[in-house]
Amino acid sequence: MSYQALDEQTLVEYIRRTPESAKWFPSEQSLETSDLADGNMNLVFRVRAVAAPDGPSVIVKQALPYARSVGESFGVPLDRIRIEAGALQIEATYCPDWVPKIYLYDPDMHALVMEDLHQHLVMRRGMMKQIKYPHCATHLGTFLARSLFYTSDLYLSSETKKKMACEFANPALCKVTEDLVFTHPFMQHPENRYSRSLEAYVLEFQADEELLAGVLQLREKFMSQSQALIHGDLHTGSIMVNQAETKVIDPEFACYGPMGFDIGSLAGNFALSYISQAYHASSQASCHAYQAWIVSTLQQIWEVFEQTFCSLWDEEAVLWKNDTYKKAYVVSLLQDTAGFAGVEMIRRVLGLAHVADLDSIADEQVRAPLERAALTVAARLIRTRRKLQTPEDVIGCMFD
Ligand code: SR1
Ligand code: MG
Repeated sequence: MSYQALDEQTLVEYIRRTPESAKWFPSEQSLETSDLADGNMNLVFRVRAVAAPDGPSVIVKQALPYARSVGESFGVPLDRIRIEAGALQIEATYCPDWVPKIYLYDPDMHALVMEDLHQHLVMRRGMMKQIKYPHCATHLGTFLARSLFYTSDLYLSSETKKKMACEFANPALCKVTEDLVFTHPFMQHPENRYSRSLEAYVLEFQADEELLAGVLQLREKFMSQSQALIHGDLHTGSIMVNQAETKVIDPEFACYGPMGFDIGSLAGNFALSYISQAYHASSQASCHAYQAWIVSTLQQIWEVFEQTFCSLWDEEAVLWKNDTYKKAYVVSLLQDTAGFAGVEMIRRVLGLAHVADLDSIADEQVRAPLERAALTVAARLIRTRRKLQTPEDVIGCMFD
């Protein structure tokens, strides 16, 4: 079938035409669809049987030739679904419990049919409601350690790693990240959008030579360091959670890049959630209690990551057995994490793609001081990252 963007009507026909359809829904069942598109980029639908609303269901995700939230002026190749399917397959090999199951990858329709995580909530939304997830630190720390270690030179043969780096070259989506994360927020750019009352502070910020030098170092690292197959967009909107499970979704930005970019994106989004709790929590006591949960969860994510990553290194790495080198490598990951967390925070306040934690605060007089606090923390992370030696140093810099 040649590519056409699906809608709620054509989707039923599409599902029925796929040879696998009978595995999901008996042929006599009539199907209903709902539009779940929420992120910036793609179409997302749920399909289920009309007669069995609690019965089996699937998610159909399809790429558009542009970013859905912006429109046709923001062209992005359909090939990103191939990248997402490939990354999910690799993650399923090393981290099967923490990614959704893929039922079908359709390269002609640039679509995926996958597990419906209807018992999970987008983590960002849960954090905006102060929901605590007791297992997410173990799950996310382990996911990061395993997905990054097993796709790096520490584990793969030189040849395999280079072939994988070609397969996941993803130039167009990397360019989106280079522009939206590392470039536009640090200059006057028509795609930027931010609270008007931040203007004077933003101009000061964009003229800060030392800060901009740090951002350029991080940009260059993102563009040139093929350290591991990274998720490439690991914010709290790319995680589905409940009290028992954690699923990392949406790796369409996957590419070979620095490990700290994934850990830092996650940490930066935790810091934004922390700052926005002053608005979302219903009382000062619940704000402080949830902020304490955020800090200890982030610390645990790092501890689980470090412990798992170092154990994999000891057990599985062949050519890299040297404790001094390993320790320096981990400190360097920690410093990258701090720096990438900083740029992620800044781009979510000044750039094109914001986060609901802050954007849902309609009153600018309430929102802007929180955004300014986020910019201050972010700049400190970027400026001081190379002095940070321990997770406690990073936590101290991030949450004052
Ligand atoms: C057009 S908006 C692009 C952003 O959305 C994705 O979720 C990524 O975060 C990207 O930077
Ligand atoms: Mg996404």
